[in-house]
Amino acid sequence: MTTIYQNFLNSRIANKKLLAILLDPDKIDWNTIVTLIDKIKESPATHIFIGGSQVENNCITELILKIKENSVLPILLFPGNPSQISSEADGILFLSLLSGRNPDYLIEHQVNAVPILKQTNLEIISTGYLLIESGTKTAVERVSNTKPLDRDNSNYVLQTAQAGEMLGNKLIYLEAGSGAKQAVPLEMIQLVAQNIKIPLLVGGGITDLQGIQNAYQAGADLVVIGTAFENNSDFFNQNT
Ligand code: 1GP
Repeated sequence: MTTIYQNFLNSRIANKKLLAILLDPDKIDWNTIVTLIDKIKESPATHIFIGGSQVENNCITELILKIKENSVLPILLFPGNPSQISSEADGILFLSLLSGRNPDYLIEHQVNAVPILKQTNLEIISTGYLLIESGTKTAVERVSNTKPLDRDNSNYVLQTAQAGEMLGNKLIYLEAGSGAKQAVPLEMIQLVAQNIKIPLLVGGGITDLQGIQNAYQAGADLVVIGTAFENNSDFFNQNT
């Protein structure tokens, strides 16, 4: 069976762009969940990510099971901490917040997650996670208590991404933060994409279809859309 990560690599070689819809379990309206899943099925999404900086409702497993009843898309956990791990998902972005200097988000949560992960068959995909300054304080910045990287210093962002690659991460994720005012700068995406060999994920603050295309053209292998789809489940049906 092709693993999720192998599919990322194959897509990169074939220049097939990927799209993840991010669902925050706290923001799910359970009355319309089946319609929401239908909208995801009609959309160009290739993956579903589940998680958030902080999730209060303990309904991640329930949400995954509901999605699985209605969709075959791979489901990846995108957790803010180990309490968001569910063995019902297909895999997990095992994130290390490389942009910050908070040991909890660099290694402590990961260590604490191990006994939980050992009880699951989740595909574990180590991901260097870089928060980029986006004009406003986002939840990731608040919850992790770290500073994002300067959006005007692409060279340092690249250096951080390359350190992540050298450490053995399988993916790099450039994150502006959910609901960010400004998405990751395109020239930054381009610089990083051209200088790492592992797949590049980009998300945060992308609010229209052109923004997705721009990120792809700059070199993103996968774009993550959360808020725009949350606010409008017809987001992918609009004309650019
Ligand atoms: C957040 O990158 C994701 O972690 C998605 O961000 O909600 O702004 O689309 P948005």
